[in-house]
Amino acid sequence: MIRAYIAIGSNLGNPVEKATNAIDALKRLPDSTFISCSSLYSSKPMGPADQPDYVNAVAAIDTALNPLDLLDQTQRIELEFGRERKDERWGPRTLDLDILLFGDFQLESERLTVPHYGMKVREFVLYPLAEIAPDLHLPDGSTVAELVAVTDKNGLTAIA
Ligand code: ROI
Repeated sequence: MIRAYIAIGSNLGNPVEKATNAIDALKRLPDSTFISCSSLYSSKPMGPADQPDYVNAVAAIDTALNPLDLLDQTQRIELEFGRERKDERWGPRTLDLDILLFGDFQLESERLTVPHYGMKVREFVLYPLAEIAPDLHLPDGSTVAELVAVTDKNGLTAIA
C-alpha cells in the first residue's frame, strides 16, 4: 500500500456539504484504506477575487491503486457531486480533488503531475496537510512543517 494525500476544494453550491460528501466517498475507495482527514477550512480564493471563499481539506489514504486509477476514482467523485467545469482559469469550482502526493513518487504525464505543482506555496493545502502529517517529507526532502513556517495563513480558518 502507498500513502497518498488528496486535497479537497469547493466554493460553489454548498461547499461544506460537497467537501463532506467527497470525504465520505474517499472512505469507500476500492483497494484503499482511509487513514485520516484534516478539519475543514475556509480560505480566500486564489485567482480572481470575485468568487466565493473556498472550503478546503486534505485527506490521507493508503491505496493499492496505481496513480492513474486513483485519478480515475477522484475524477469520478468530482463528477458524482456535480462538478461543472467553467472555462475561466482559476475560476470557481463545485468540487476539486487533487492528488497531492503519492508516496515518494514523482510523476509527470499528460493527466497527472505528482507532487501537485502548487502544493508547496498554497496555505489552503499546507496547513490542512500539516494538521494530519506534520512530519511528512516531500520527495524533494522539504518537510511540511518547514513549508508551513514560511507560508502566510492568508485568512485561513478551521471551520469544522
Ligand atoms: N483557492 C482556494 N482558496 N482554494 C482552492 O481549493 C482553490 N482551487 C483552485 C484555485 C482556482 C486555484 N483557487 C483556489 O483551483
